[in-house]
Amino acid sequence: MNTVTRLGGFALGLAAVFGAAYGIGRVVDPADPATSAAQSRPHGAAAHTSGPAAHDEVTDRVPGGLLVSDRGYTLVPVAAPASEFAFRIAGPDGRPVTRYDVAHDKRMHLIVARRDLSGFRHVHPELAPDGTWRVDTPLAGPGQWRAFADFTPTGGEPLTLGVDVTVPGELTERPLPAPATSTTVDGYTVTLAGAPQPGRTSSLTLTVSRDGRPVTDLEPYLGAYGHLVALRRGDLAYLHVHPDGTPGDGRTRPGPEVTFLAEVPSAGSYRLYLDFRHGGRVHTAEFTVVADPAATGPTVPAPSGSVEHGTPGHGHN
Ligand SMILES: [Cu+2]
Repeated sequence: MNTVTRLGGFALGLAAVFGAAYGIGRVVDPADPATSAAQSRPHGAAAHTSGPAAHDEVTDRVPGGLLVSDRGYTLVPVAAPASEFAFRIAGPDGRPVTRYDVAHDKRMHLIVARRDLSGFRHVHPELAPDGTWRVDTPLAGPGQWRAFADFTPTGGEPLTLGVDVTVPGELTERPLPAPATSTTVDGYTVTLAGAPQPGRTSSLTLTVSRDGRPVTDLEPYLGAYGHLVALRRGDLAYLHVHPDGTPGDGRTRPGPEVTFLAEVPSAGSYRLYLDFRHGGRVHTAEFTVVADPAATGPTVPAPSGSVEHGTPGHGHN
């Protein structure tokens, strides 16, 4: 329990530091797909006159999911029966947000993982007219969980907010499984090619087979043939991973390979969770990977802004 408490405290410390930095002003990195939506949003005058870009780069470098409140939006869990998980997003005016844009086929993606990176679930809650999101509880068993709300408020930019949720009971912390390039789930074998490299956009290709045969009829799920979430060990930073290609674009095939572009901000261990749909069901394959600056593998030429993620004190060109 000590480790959990300490990590929670660390995350809170980060939130305070970066929350303060945000107040100073913010410049959107045009090279970052996660914030590019904001380019069309007019900046307040304060953002232009608030001094050197160094402070702004700090907030731009914070991975998703570490903050419970960002850019005026706050994730607020709501009391609910044990069988249910409920929350609201409080907007800049303090009222629950009721209008959201669809992203990856849904208005809200809720991802939960235990702090030891076991027990991952990715679900899609229902929105009530009062702005409360509800879903059958995805928190499977006791422990300290992190819940991530991944959404785009209408008129705002994409956000991932995170909050800790405790499920009482006897906590058995599970060790992180060792790095591997192959795993099995529900009778499928999934292999991983490529490795994330800190500060670069790396290409990760997952290949799905069953009974020794490649699966070539994956079903679209959330607008792609797979959906990949990466969480960093130690603080559960939630990372941007984008599918390379979409169903119907004339070049992306329904398996056996699904390729993603991943950008990790630092060296260290990450847990990857691949959701894919086949046979009318969603399956989740999990991998532990280690981001190593010395690793070799396919990388994608990154825009100049992106390669600087995770390099404190390094200025934009
Ligand atoms: Cu989702």
